[in-house]
Amino acid sequence: MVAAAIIVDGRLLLAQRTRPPELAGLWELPGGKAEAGETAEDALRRELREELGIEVSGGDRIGDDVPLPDGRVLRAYRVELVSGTPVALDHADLRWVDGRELGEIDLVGNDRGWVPDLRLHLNGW
Ligand code: 9L3
Ligand code: MG
Repeated sequence: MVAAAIIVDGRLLLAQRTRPPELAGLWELPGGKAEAGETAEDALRRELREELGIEVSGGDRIGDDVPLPDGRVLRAYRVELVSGTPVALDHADLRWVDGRELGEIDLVGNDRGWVPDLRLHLNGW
């Protein structure tokens, strides 16, 4: 599983989940499941095209691996916004947050451990 840290002008893009019911309303780094044969960068580019309508590149790791209960591993990557303006095509809403707001928003549990690493790249904390 791959998740994207898109940081522009010291703010991080967060997306509000719509499903499953226990995660609906919580905020996450957008992303999803890498398909067979995809590199992490391939998966990030496809997922962000599908979910946000944007083109991204890159993919340096940020934060630690997060083991999921089903045995998969969730990894966050910093990506650059190459083109487009993010639109919530698969989420309830989008928000750009600074370091202080990142600490106050209701993140999905899996993403909470990344906050200290993410904050190093954000303004306002
Ligand atoms: N998940 C957690 N944080 C994230 C992402 C992209 C995904 N930043 C978790 C939520 C679900 C599982 O991974 O338990 C599958 O996510 P999805 O494929 O429904 O987005
Ligand atoms: Mg997703």
